[in-house]
Amino acid sequence: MLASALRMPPLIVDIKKRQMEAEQLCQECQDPIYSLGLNTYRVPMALHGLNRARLVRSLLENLDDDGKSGSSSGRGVILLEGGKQTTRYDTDYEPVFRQESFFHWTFGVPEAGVLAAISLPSGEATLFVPVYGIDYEIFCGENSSLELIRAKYGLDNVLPMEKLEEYIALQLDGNDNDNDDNYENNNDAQLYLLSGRNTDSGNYALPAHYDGIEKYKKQRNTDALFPAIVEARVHKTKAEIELMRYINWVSSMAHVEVMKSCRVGMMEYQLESLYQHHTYTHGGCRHMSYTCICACGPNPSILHYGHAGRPNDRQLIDGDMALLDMGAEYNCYASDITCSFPVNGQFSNDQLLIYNAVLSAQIDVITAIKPGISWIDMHRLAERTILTALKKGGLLVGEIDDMINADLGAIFMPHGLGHLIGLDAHDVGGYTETIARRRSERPGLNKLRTSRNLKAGMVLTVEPGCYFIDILLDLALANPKQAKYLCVERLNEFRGSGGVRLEDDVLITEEGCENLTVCPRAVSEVLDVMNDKPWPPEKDVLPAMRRNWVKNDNGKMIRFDL
Ligand SMILES: [Mn+2]
Repeated sequence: MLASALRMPPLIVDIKKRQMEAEQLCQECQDPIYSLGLNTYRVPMALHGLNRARLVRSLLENLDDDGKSGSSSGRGVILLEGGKQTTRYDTDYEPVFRQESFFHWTFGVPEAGVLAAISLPSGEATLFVPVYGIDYEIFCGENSSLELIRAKYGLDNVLPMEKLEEYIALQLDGNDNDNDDNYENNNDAQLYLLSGRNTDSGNYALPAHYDGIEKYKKQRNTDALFPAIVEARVHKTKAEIELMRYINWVSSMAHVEVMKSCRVGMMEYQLESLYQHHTYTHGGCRHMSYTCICACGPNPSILHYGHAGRPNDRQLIDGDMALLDMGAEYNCYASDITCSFPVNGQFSNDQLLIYNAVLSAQIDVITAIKPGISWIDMHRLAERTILTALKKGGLLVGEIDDMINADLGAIFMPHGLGHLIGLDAHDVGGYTETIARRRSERPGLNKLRTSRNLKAGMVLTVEPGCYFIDILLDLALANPKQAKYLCVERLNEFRGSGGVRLEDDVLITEEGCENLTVCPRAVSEVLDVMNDKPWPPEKDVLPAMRRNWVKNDNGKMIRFDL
């Protein structure tokens, strides 16, 4: 312990300085900047520099004294590999590339086929780029100079890919000329590589690779990096929050445009198309965070509607509800927003019953959210509010507590209340080794993508929903423990009506939360917007939604009160 106490301060001094400098650059929004021109958001590249500094600091602070999961001297190098350009099946058609999220969080470099390293303990960042030949230059444009690339991304160094091996050798053993097969190394410098499982997809983040990396078997550390970045990604910096405010604003305004344009007789895919047009033309968003769900009529009860087998191809009919779950991304940061509304601009009484049930759940959760609160409790709160409304509406009978104990909530809301969001719509960090609470096996709770207690700086979606899914209703009716709460005739009136979901992206603050999504939520707001009234409205009729009203001033988000 004494050794560590003597060692730590000098190790961390440099990286603290880097962190403070990056924070300053972010605040002043200094060059280099990522922007798609016009009034699209200006992302300071220092946002990623700050991420790197936080990462290095957390690695250095967590060094084990025994050096098992880290180097006791703090020496080493982090190596990450960016995504690779793919082609469509056997063809040479290249779909638009989108950077791998861990790499983008760390370096902010959107290009394919690159690797990058961070030297420890200094925190110095080096990008390795392929140098292409004449053919590439003819078809894809001139190679940028290394200095131009360095300046564009705000990195410390950029080197050609052929220098990678030499660089790693220098970092790990101080010797760039080691061709000895009996390679041995006595220093404790570590090669930190990414390796871990995504708890939403079950897929693995794989360690960076280059020919020659094999010789560092002894120094290879695949334990420390993944959990360190995951944890850092869960907690957003101010710069990340401002960027997420922008992408939420763009995505919210596009939802408003779609609501305004929606007419009986249109096709679902036309709503998808309008949304993509608005977010790209007015927001510079080339990518969606996920495939658009444009579900009308009975289709909202298909939770992942919009896939190739159900390609948003229904024609909107008078009396349909629409459930539109769409979100764009900018600089690889995601939004995830759902609006539900009647396509003809008028709610029926039954539609109003379900809409208000979900809206009440949304308000109850947003009102209750604050640091320290359990996400499982929030899921239960939403279930309780929805079941209470269904009981009032004559669909259920009995005690709400008994219904919850009988897992009835999951019949009407079979998905989790919400999830962490950041570079991915379903962001990393939901379940990790350090979270004591494992995934529940109870219906509904087993679909929660996190069981964390909330902390200021986290961003989560809050997305209660109420659906009429035939197979779940039939199962409940066949289950005596659940059937006794169901009023079959009244319930049958709702079969085929789809469902309602409202989804906002919410930042946890010290006091409670801020809603980054600025969509119409009150019934009067939805109807006003569909009648072409302006948005944002003159007055906030639902302050309980804690929406942050913002406008875009030349690529900077300005907050204001209505
Ligand atoms: Mn979502």
